[in-house]
Parts: sequence; C-alpha cells; structure tokens
Amino acid sequence: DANQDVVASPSPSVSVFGSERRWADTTSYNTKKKLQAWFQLANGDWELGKIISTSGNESVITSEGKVLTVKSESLVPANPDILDGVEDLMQLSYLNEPSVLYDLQYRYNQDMIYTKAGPVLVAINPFKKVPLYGNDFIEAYRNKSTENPHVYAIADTAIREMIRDEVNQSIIISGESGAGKTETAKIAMQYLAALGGGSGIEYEILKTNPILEAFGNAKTLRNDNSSRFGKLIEINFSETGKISGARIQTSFGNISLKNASFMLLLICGCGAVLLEKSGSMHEGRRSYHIFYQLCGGAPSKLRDKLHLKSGNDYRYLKQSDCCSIDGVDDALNFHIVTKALDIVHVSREDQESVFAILAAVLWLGNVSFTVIDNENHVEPLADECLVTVAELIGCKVEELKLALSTRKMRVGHDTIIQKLTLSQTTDTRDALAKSIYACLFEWLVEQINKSLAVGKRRTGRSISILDIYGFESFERNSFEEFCINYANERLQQHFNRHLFKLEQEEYIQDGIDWTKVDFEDNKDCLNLYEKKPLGLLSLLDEESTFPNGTDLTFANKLKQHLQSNSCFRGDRGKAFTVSHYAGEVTYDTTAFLEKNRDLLHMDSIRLLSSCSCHLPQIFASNMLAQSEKHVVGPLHKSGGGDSQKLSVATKFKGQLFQLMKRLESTTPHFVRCIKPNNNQSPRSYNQGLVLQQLRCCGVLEVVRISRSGFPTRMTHQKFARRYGFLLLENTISQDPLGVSVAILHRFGILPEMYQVGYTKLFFRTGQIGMLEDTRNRTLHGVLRVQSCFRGHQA
Ligand code: AOV
Ligand code: MG
Repeated sequence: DANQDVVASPSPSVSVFGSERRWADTTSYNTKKKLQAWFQLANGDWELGKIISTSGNESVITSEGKVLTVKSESLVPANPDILDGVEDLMQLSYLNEPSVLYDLQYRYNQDMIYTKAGPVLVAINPFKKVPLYGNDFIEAYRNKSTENPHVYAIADTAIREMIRDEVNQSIIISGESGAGKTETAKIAMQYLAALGGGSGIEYEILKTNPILEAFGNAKTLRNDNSSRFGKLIEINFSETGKISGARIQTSFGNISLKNASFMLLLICGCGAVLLEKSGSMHEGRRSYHIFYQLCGGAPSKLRDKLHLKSGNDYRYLKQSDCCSIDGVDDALNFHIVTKALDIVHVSREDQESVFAILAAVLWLGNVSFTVIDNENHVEPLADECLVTVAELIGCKVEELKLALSTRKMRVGHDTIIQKLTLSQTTDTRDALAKSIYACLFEWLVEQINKSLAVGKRRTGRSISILDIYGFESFERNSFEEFCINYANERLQQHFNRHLFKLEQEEYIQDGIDWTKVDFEDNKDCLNLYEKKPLGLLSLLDEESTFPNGTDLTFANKLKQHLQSNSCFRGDRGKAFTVSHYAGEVTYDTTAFLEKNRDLLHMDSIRLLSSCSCHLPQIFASNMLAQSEKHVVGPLHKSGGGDSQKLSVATKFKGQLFQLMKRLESTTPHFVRCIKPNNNQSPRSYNQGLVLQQLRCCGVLEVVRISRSGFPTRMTHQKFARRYGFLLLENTISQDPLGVSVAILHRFGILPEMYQVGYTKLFFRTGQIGMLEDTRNRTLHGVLRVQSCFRGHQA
C-alpha cells in the first residue's frame, strides 16, 4: 500500500503570507546549495528555481536562465524530479502547496485528471473528452489490472467493501460550480451499473440523469449545465452484489428551487450570483433547461394544446440573452427526456400534465396588471395569459384573478379582503410560479422513486452517491451561501471524523498510543450556527417571526449576542463574517428574513386546491401537509393568513441532519472536484484558482490531518534496509527492529517524534526528511566516487 511506506517529510507550518494562509514547510528546510526550490512570482504563481548560494537571509537562485535574489525564508522546497507526477500526494517528500499544485498540473497536462490525496480522490475537470472511460477501462478496474487513481477505482472499492464488510457505502462528491461533480457522479453510476447490472433496473437508474438535469439544471455563467439542487442517490444491491433498486433524495437541495425568486431562478445551489429583482437577467444565464426544451421540441399537437409560443415570448425566459447554448440541441433533448420519462414509467398522460404545468408557469409569468383605483391597487388583465393559465391548471379565471390580486386576512372572527399593490401582486405571482415549479420537481422525483423501488426488497446493501454544492465565497454572499456553507461545515466534520477513525484503527492495530494524535475540528463554527437559543440559526428564526424584524435588526442582534464567539465577527451595517474551515466569508443580511420565511399565501394554496387538474391539487395538499406538520413555536402566532411552515433555514438544517445521519451509517469515499480555469476551456491550468479550491475543499486539510498524527509509516524491514547502511557497522545479520532502533538513536530522533508499532515505525512529520537528506547525500557521494572510478577504468 503506497500510503503506508511513504516517505513524507517536513512538517507543514502555517505561515501568514499576505492575508492568505500558506502551506509551506520552510521551517525544517535548509537552503542547501544546488537544491531545487519554489519561489513565488509577483502574480502569486510558483516557479521552480535552483539555489546557487545562500548568505545571511538571502539566497541566489537560477530559474529558466535568469538569476534572482530572494529571501531565503520565502523559498519552499521542491521535490526531486523522480517524484514528478506521483499518483498520491502523500508520496511527496516535501508536501507543500507549490509541490501539490505542480504534481496535479503535471498529471493534468497528460490527461491524468485523477490523483489521490491520501484517502481522497482529487479530480480535475478536463473540459474535453479524455480517453479514460468506457468498457475497457471498466474491465481494467474490475479485474484490478490498473492501479491509476480513478472514479472507477473508488466505485470498485465501494462495491468490494460493501460486500466484504456488509456495510453501506457512500461516495461523497464536492467541489465548486463547474468543477465536474455531476459528471463524476454519472461516471461512478456508470461503473456501478456495469458491475451490478443485469436486472435492467440499472438502465432506469441511468435514465434518471437526463430527467433531473432537464428539470433541475440551468445554464449559468460558470457552467452551461449547472445543477440547481443537491442530490443523493442511493443504489440498492442484493446480497450477491446486483442492483435491485434505487432511491433519489433531492429535497435537500430545494432551498435553491424554493428560494429563488422565480423569474430569477438561476440563483444559489452552485454559485450563480444572486440577481436583483429589479435588474434583468444577466448575460450568459438561462432558466431551467426543460422550459427551452419544451418550447423548442414539443410536437405540434402538444404545442396547440398548451398554447405554446417560442421561448422568447415568455417573460421568465426572455430576460436572458441566451435562449440557446452552444452545442446543445434543446429540441433533441426534449425527445430524450420524454423517452427517459417513459423508461422510468411516468405515463404519457402524466407527462402531458407535467408539460401543462410547465406551460402554466410560463404563461403565469406573462400575466400583467392594471391599476384599478387611486390607492394604486391593481388587478390582473383578463387577457390571453390569464385565461391560458386558468385553462392549463383547471381553475376559474375569476378565482385566479382574486388569488393574484387580493389577500384574505383574519381579524378576530372576521375575514377581510385586502387589495394588493403592483409590487405585492408581482411578488405573489412569482412566488406562486416558483412554488408550483418546486412542487413539480418534488413530485417528479417521487414518481421516479416509485418506479425505481417497484417490488424491490430492502434487505440488501446500498451505495449512495452525493452530488452536492461545495463551499462558496463570493464578493457578496447571501442567505443561499450562508446555508450552503453551513452544510459544507457539517460535511467537513464528517470528513474529519472519518479520517480520525481511519487513523485510530491503524494505530490500534499496530499497538500505538493514539491518544497522542491531535486532530483539529470545526465544532466552534458548527456551534456558532446551531447553538440554542443564541446561535445564527436560532436568532435568524427568532427575527423572522417578529413582524417588525428587518435585516438590520437581525444583523444587530447577531452582533449583540455572538460577538464573543471566536468564529464570528460583526461587520459594518448589515454584514457579518464567519470563520469557516475553508476561510472567512462575509455575509450580507439583505433579504435574509424574507428568504427564510419564504411565505406562500394561503390564497395561492386555496387556488391550487380548487383546480380540476390533478397535479395542482396534489401540490396544494403537499403544501398544506407541510405547513400543518411544521407549525411550531412562535411561527404559529404570526403571519396572518399566510401558510405557516417551518422556516427555510430550519428545514434545511433538518434535511442536513437527516442526510448526515444517513451518511454516518456508511463507509464514505471522498471525491474532490477541481476546476482548473474559469473559462470552461481545456488545457488551461490556473494555479491560483486551483490552490484556492484545494484549500476550500479541504485537500490540504486532509493532508494536514493525516500528518498531525504519525503520518509517516515504514515497516521495520524497509526502514532497516533503507537507512541501515548509514550506521557504518555491518547490519546484515541483525534483526530489523534492532537496526531500526539503532538508527533512531544514532540520528538523535526524539522519543516523542516516533512510535514503534508491532510491524511498523510511525513518525511525526518532518522526521524522515532529515534521514532522507543524509541518505541522499551519502548516496550521491557514493555515486560520484563510483563514476570517477568507472572513468578511471575506461
Ligand atoms: P458541477 O456539477 O460540479 O457544477 P459538471 O459536472 O456539470 O459540474 O461539469 C461541468 C462541465 O465540465 C460538464 O458539462 C463537462 O463539459 C465538463 N466535465 C466535467 N467532468 C468531465 C470529465 N470527467 N470529462 C469531460 N468533461 C467533463 V454545478 O452543478 O454548476 O456545481 O451547480
Ligand atoms: Mg452539477
């Protein structure tokens, strides 16, 4: 096992470099002549140089023909060429940021997009077809004829461990928008389907992808196919390792669906910047694919029935300047989606209902209003739009009109009817459209789940694949990022705990005292979010229930109560900053309360339940069930005639806990996806961008964690063989443990820096580096002598 015999060397020291954290092991690195070292250019990129001389605290180096003088302490040791492109970062002798960046780039340049970082798989998005997939590769990983890091290898390990240990498995994929999470999830599914297939259900499972992507993905500036929801798919296996069914859970991601103001659907989830309500949709973004597919691909009979026009005729779609995506055929995809719906047993009749709902949503967006009195109250125009919506969902035009322009309020025992202003009606209209779409998505997932679960026994084992949005930090961060980063904080904790457990098991197996292992955790930040009653989430909910609460009073309340928490900082005005494991993020509380309340007025729900079509009725009862189930605490008292339901943040937390509970009963496998550039282009590797992601998705952290115990391990035999010759006395006849101990003494390695296990020696970071240096210098000396000797002979 490559991980165990690694020679990982000097200790990483966190030093302040500019305002950023830097991972460098300068402390234990002597600026020796002729050694290769990394130095940083003005733009932050690292370049390789060779040290010529060192005097005082300055070193002279050469790099690509130039001679430069740099501060010795800013030099970071580079690895010997022989370690170029190692497939596991743990094999690097010097583990530091530039060396990691270089290793990944070296491999990426040769289309080796996968690299291990200890137990984690790092995947760099190639943004082009790479020759790594398909049946031949699947075969190679199945029969273990290749060892190259790969998603297939991860999936293969998951299947084997599921069967061997009889424990459920999970593959947890994270990374920022466009990093390749969804593609990676599909590649893993492909492997599982190939190995566990046979019953035909695997075909259905694969067909859920085009459906979920059509309804849940949209083009953003960062990704032409950006998922706007988080997804957990659980694939069930029989005792013999054959796929027997599956279940998809997406509600976890509904924050992005529910919370987007509808016409601006493209927010959150994977990092599209929140669009302002007043502004128009910015260039490069579209709404969900399915709308364009429907408008472009519906056969004429369906078009007539739904009164469909072209995408450009709908307000919700035309705000974007790109109705089409390069290389994407919406009409063809419509066909693919309907075929996929057939395969997961959504009847043609239900499909038509789905399309009618989609058309209704589009037409609803076109409903416009006219002022009816001198108090600026408005009423929808009874035009083609209003009539078509009513027809498509099966309600009376008059009721639709009332639901959009009035609100029933209960005052004491009386009900009064309040007329709405223009901004209130457009909000009501968009909230209704948004809720209908979110319900449609949920309903569709439910249908798919029914199909995947038909007649399946739940006795076997499962592998779950989590495709979830990663840590996000923008110039302006809002409620969505606040929730997403909270989820990532939880996942990070899960990740840390798992690594800790792995370490612990190995120490115990080898008789090592593992209490000396020191692991950092992020419980302070989690506490900041979760503590009751004085945590971010509790205070948010509390303020959301106050009728007079505003974003500013919320921000002030946070500052008043949380200032003492080390992970919190109150900023000027409505902003506050949280120290996340991946770095500091400043949140702007603007619209926090509104997004957290996410109210849908009772009038809208009543309208849906009055519809003659079955989908709107189902949606209405789902909404009602939700609000009844969740009416708790102070939320109950406020809100007048609104649907009272659990706040978005609390619901999010509940779903997150459920998710964590499920994950905790599995053996996790982690994949961290990295986006090498911001242009979605192949062959372009931006060091700064990659580094920032490595930090955010905890790749350097994992290395740090793995190294905070006794990360360097070597068997007694190997250690004795490798360094025994340095002892000067003949060691061949001695036992490896005795030789090992003699080496440790001879080189003065302190007792707290190592432990002797039954089979292996365990070292703190940095210990082996010194031995390696001595070994190399001695060997070089020997080689020089040998070559001189050969020269003489010749
Ligand atoms: P994401 O899921 O991480 O973003 P995707 O999986 O959608 O990112 O990947 C974005 C694009 O990168 C894809 O559409 C492909 O063109 C390309 N890509 C990713 N992985 C590969 C691969 N292994 N081989 C070839 N091309 C790839 V988001 O859903 O935005 O967070 O919300
Ligand atoms: Mg995605």
